[in-house]
Amino acid sequence: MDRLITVEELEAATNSLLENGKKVGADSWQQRVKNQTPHCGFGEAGTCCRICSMGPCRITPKAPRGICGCDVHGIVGRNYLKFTAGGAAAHSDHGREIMHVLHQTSADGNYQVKDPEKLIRIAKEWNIETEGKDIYELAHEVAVAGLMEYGKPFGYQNFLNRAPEHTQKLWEEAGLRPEAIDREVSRSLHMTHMGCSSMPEALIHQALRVGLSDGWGGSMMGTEFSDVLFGTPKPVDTTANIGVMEKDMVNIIVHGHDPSLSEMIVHYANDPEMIALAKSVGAKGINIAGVCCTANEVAMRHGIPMAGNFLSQENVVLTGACEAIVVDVQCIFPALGPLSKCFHTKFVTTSPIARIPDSEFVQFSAETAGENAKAIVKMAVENFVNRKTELVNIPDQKTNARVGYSVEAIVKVLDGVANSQVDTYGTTKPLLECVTSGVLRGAVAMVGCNNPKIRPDYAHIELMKKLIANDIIIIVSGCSAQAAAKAGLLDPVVAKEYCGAGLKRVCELANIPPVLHMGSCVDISRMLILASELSKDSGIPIAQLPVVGCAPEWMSEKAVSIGNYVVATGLDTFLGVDPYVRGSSEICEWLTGETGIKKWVEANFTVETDIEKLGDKMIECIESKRAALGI
Ligand code: BF8
Ligand code: SF4
Repeated sequence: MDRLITVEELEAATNSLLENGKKVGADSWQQRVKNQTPHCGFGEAGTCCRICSMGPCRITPKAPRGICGCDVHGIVGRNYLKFTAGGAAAHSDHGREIMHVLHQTSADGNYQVKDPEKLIRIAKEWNIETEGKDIYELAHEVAVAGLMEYGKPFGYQNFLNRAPEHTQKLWEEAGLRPEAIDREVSRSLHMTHMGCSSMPEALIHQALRVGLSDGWGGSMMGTEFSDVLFGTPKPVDTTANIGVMEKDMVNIIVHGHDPSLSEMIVHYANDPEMIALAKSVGAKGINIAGVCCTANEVAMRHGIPMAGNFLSQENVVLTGACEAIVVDVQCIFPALGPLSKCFHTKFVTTSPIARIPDSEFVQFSAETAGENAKAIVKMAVENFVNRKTELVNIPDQKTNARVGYSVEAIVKVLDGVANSQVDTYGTTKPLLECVTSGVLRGAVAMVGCNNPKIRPDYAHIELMKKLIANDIIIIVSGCSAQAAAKAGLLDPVVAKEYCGAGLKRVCELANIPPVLHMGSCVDISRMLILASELSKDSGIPIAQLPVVGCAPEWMSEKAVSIGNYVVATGLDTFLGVDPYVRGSSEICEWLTGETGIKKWVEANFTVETDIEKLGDKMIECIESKRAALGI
């Protein structure tokens, strides 16, 4: 394609897949949204409490307090904190799994250390002696230190030291420095127990702190040690959208989050024995493609194509050409169970954390990863013969995408352009120069999910188009990154034509797309580091930089945890979906007003469900930050 794919075209492809589904009586999220509409008004406003069995209590003008006497602000605040804690727990537990895999590494085992330099860099940062140690000895020692971040009895998260001094001071003054991750999650659940906190200030304060334990703790470890294990991403070209599925090949979809599963599946899909087996059953080979954050993980390290994002997960099965959809944890529709039964697709679950009816469970562990992955690939290949050719419908929609912009990679490409001295890590100064000179107006970190409450992908794609036309560079992760990829916004050749003159020039000089793929949702921790580096290199506090965060179609608890740590790091954050808080004027003021979290962290949230207005507000915010800096 020499132009972007439109949302209408994406929808037409989905509609043709839904027609395919109708032939076999498949259910769909589109239908289930209709069944669930209208949603419960109390739930939407956050004004229903069911944390004790005297309730559920619902707040109305006639019943302004629950049976225990809790008012609407306490109820909404508790719900918000619980939601955040769920997200922090999920993200951080993913990070913990990665630490266990690091602890299992050995020269001849299932997992190796692919980026020893990064391991040594972090070990030094954590004051762990590196001299004279075998790399695996060091890996195991660092893994134990990382696991201690979850439960250490004293002290704060190690990675907080990476933040600019100004940010660290704000956290210290406001009492926001997170302690051990598990402690922050437990404390949140303790605070929200019946008869504990009902004061908005305390509940929102803890929401920020547990969020920070995710962003600067669990997620950051997930990202950093995934890089140590599987390699730090560098720019790589791949393809995206549903057309990456191959009619004549065995299609295996990897879906979920933890790269320790998908890395192994990718490895065995390239195994000559498996390829020979695929040929023996009449396929041309084995095609792996990703969905959701797993797609981002394997795309940026191996150039594996990205089939789609959160609300496209049913689409891959609806093609009738999916031999297996292999999942680990998070964001997996239970609908994949019954849906896969309508086709020949094997739905393979692998984690005790995500057990789903109507799936085949192959318990995956670091110790047995190789044999597990091989068994799964074999199961998929052998399933090719069960494919019903009359049901195969792969929409011809495919884009090019350049992915893999870790902080290291961004610094490298931009430092290269400016021809300045590149030391081992480089600096963000060339990027800052582009911003201060006005060639770029600023940057937006666009993240998060799809949500049927917003026309799927529309908000991501249209906002990105609007922002790049205004010379605002975008960094993306998670399902937002895949929305961009599906449309063609990660294609350096196509997407630059939609940019303003300044951004277009930067893209041409650096040979980058205007939308930089930074990875999965745990990789939003990369964005925290980038913002910190920009602040340190410029001497400007994060909140004053013309950089903001945006999650226009978010849906999950993880997304709220992310929102809290992004804002608590000083980045004003724009949401397209209300986080169930509108029932409380006080909680809304704490999150979005001038007298709430802003006094602690210099940033706050803006919730705007009109997507056009959301874009205008971001641009306005960026321009006002520029004006305040006098640039
Ligand atoms: O962590 S963006 S739908 S896949 S929650 Fe889930 Fe949302 Fe996608 Fe990854 Ni993130
Ligand atoms: Fe009702 Fe209070 Fe129990 Fe909540 S904690 S359900 S408001 S009685």
